[in-house]
Amino acid sequence: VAMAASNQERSFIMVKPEGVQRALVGEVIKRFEQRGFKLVGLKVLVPSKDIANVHYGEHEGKPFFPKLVGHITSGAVVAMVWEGKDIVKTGRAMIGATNPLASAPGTIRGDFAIDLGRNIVHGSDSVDSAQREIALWFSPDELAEYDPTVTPWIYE
Ligand code: FUP
Repeated sequence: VAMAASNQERSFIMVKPEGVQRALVGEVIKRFEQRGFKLVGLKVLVPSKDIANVHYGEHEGKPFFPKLVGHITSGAVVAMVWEGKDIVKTGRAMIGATNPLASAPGTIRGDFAIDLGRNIVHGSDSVDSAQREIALWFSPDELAEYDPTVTPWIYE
């Protein structure tokens, strides 16, 4: 079954240091996996200051920026690329509002987080930022091409 181009949208999803330390990596992966999304890239790394500065570049100059970069570089993260129909918007809905206290129960942040600066997971906020973030965190040869056999059971 050929995959429609619209089913190949990609998002950059990252379990942040607090999510790794709290052993929520499997929980985050499980939610995206069971929804039917396809994992095409995955790695564990301690982000450098350089990559963190670029990743959070839109917040440069804001009062919380140094703390934000300090935190994301403080430990191991799990960087992922997930693929599927409307993954960017749907991924954000699954993750929940930026402030966990405003995140609905049932979302990742609404189920596992309290504080803004410890909100467990990052997800790209637009298709454009997804492309930028995927290119920043992954080289093309780190993204797998494969056809899951479940595709026709997920997409009509
Ligand atoms: P999100 O896209 O939901 O991850 O949120 P933002 O890009 O707005 O913010 C990125 C990260 O900065 C958030 F995950 C938490 C942190 N942040 C703060 O620590 N303080 C703020 O006032 C805003 C954001």
